[in-house]
Amino acid sequence: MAQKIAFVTGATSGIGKATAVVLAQNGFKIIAAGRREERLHELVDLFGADQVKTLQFDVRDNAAVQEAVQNLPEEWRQIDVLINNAGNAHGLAPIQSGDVNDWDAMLDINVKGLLYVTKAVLPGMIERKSGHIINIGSIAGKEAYANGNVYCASKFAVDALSKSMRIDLVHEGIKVSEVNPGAVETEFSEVRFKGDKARAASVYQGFEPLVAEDIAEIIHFMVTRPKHVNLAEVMVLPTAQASATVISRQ
Ligand code: NDP
Ligand code: 8X3
Repeated sequence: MAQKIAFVTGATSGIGKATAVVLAQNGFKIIAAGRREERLHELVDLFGADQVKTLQFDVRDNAAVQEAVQNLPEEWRQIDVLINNAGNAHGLAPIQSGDVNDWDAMLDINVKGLLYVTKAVLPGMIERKSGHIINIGSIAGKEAYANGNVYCASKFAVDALSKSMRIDLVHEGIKVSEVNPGAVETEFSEVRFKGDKARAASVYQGFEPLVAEDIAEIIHFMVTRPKHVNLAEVMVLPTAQASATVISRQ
């Protein structure tokens, strides 16, 4: 049987990178996307150019996204799985002191970027009446928390899009699922706090957070269910986390 192709955005770090690795280890061919090209090439070094194809683009640049997908070589065009993972938080501030550039980044990357990549990939899935899209939402897309305002809004949007995409695409034979993690120790907090490593580390102090591989294994499970099964939505938390803000720290 032909190897399935999974397109993973944000494959240079954290959840996306772990997902690319776990899926590749389990026989998927991977289209790995991100801005940091050298990190994408690490995946090629690990699995070889026959198994990993890299695409470098900023998800905010719709023209670049469409061009990259349209110019995929023939053998990489049949995308079976799309993991819309690229995203981040920028800042953690009350709405009255939030930075407009941070707001733009979160809405442009987490919401519009997801839409641009989906739009590029969907025509092939619709033509084949087959495909699986997994959007990475967040517990922040289920619960608003203090100072989370625009990041939460971006993830509430991912939640709404996942639900309505599932409705729109049900007659096209395409599965749409959403994974909503709690605290996962990745580069996420370093990006949120603009490189402040100590502040980023404090987010995960006193409890055992999830690691990116925990999410990757769940995604692998989701994309290997039988054709008639869609695991539509999963929330996955560290055992020590009960809600966006209730974490049992020792
Ligand atoms: P990381 O910071 O480790 O990874 C983020 C990834 O997104 C990187 O590969 C980065 O690649 C990519 N990315 C960011 N901006 C852009 C852009 N403009 N264009 C293209 N790619 C971009 O964080 P995580 O792995 O934790 O985050 C992955 C997803 O999981 C995000 O959607 C996040 O919101 C979500 N999430 C994370 C949680 C956590 O606690 N860590 C919890 C819940 C959800 P590059 O910089 O090379 O472009
Ligand atoms: C990332 C988890 O709680 O920092 O989406 O928003 S949280």
